[in-house]
Amino acid sequence: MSLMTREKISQAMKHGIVHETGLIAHGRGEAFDYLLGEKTIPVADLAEKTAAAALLSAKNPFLSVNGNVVALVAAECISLAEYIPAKIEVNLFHRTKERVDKISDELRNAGAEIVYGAKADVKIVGLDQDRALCDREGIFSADIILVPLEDGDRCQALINMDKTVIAIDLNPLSRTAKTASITIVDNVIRAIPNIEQWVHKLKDASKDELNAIVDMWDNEKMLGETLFFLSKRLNSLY
Ligand code: PTJ
Repeated sequence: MSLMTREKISQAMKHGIVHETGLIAHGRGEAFDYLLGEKTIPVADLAEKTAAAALLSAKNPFLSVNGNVVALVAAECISLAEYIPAKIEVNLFHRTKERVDKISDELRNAGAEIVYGAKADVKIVGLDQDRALCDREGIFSADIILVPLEDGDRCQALINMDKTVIAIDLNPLSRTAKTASITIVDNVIRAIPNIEQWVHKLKDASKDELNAIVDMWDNEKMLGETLFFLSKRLNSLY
C-alpha cells in the first residue's frame, strides 16, 4: 500500500499537482501512520462518525482539497461530496493559478461537476499571503469545512470566522490537530471512505440525533485518547 501511495504522490508532483513540500508532508504522515499500525484506530472511527454527523447537519458544507489530497483520494472526495451533499473547493497553501487549474481539471476528469477555488475573490479573514485566497461563494460562506491536511494558521483563521473545521491529520501533535473542531487522526486514504460509510449509516438520522453525536465530541480529550493509544501500542511492542 505505502509503495503505491508513494508512487501516486511522486507522479502527481511530476505533473505539478503536488507541491514539492507535499513529499515531505507525506513522509511525515507515513511515519505517524506506521506508529498507529496503519489502520483506523477506534477514536479515529468515532471522529469519522462525528464528522459525518456534522457534515450532514451543516447548512453549507464544503470539502477543501489540496495537491496531496487530490493525488491520493480525488474520486473518494467527489463521492463523499455527492452523498452529503457538499461542495468542493481547491484551496492551496502554495497557491499558483497554474496549480489551482491543474488540480481543478484533475477533479473534473475524475467526475466533479463544479469545483470552487479559481475565482479567489476574497481572503480568509486575518490571514495574509496567497494561502488566504478563497471563493466568496466557496469556503468563505461555508459553515462546516472538511479540510484534510490543513495548515495551522489557516485552521485557526477559519475557526476565528466561526466555522466548524474538521481536519484529517496523522500527526496528533500538530497545531492543526490541536486547533480544529474535530480532528481525525487517520490516513486520508482510509478516512474519506470511512466518513462516507458513516454518512450512509446516518443519512436518515434526525437533526437532534446528529447534533447529539456532534455535541458529545471533545477534541482535546479525544487527542489525549489518541496519544494514550499510541503510547500503549508502542509499549506493547517490547
Ligand atoms: O497542496 P498545497 O499547496 O496546499 O500544500 C499541501 C501541503 C501538505 C504541502 C501543506 O499543507 C503542508 O506543508 O502541510 P504540513 O504543514 O506539512 O502538514 C501536513 C500534515 O498532514 C502533517 O501533519 C502530516 O503528518 C499530515 N499528513 C501527511 N500525509 C497524510 C497526512 N495526514 C493524513 N493522511 C495523509 N495521507
